Amino acid sequence: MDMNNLPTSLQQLGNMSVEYMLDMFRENMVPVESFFANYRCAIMEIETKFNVLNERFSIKYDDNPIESIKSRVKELDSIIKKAMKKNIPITLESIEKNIKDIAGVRVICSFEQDIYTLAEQFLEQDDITLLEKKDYIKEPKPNGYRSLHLIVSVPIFTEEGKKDIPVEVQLRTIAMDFWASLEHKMRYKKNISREMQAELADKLHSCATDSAELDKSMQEIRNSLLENKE
Ligand code: 0O2
Repeated sequence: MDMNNLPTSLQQLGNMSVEYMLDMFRENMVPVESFFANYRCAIMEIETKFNVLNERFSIKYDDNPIESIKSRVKELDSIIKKAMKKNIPITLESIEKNIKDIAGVRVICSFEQDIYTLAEQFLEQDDITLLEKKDYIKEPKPNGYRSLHLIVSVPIFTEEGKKDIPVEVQLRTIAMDFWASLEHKMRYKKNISREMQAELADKLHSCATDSAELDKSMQEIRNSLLENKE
């Protein structure tokens, strides 16, 4: 978003005709709309890839590894806050270059092992480029957060040609997702005392340990069932 063309004061705004102002805003909105459309298209590409993997899995293993897929494009205000935090210029070019989680796809599985199988098969695809990987399952965050994060780039085909778009893919089990959404709610809760915050953080940490145990036990049961089937 190039802020240079926008009026910088109320007085400047007041001196413009409504028509002129609308034209100016429309003109400035086109690149912004196209910017967000790119990320929506990249999400569609990634979702399709996971839906295809889910379908293929069900043929081979008679099982669907994916429980659900949730996607989102980061809101403009969150993007601007992140750009300010990173101290980068607030222009579309700079945001595109420096912020890699504008498009986010969250893949929720029942079993931990499926996360790794899906990730491997997804990353094997020749139009997917891995930019960054963070395995918070093998090494959970200090608060107990677990998930596998992949930042990938995927090509989309626009009227101007091929464009590689970054997407953050988070793969989690149902238990990890349940924990993360509760922790997220607590993080944004205002009006709770420091003592209570510390107490809840402790409880959440022990829930994270319990949920990791639960994932492990469920995986063991499933492995036994699979062995018996064979
Ligand atoms: P939202 O609203 O989900 O988009 P960076 O993204 O590089 O600036 P960081 O922390 O290095 O920052 O990235 P990281 O660790 O890969 O985390 C990025 C995203 O993972 C977060 O996005 C969350 O979605 C999720 N996440 C990471 N840590 C936690 C955690 O402790 N609790 C919960 N609930 N989610 C977490 P955003 O942009 O913070 O939020």
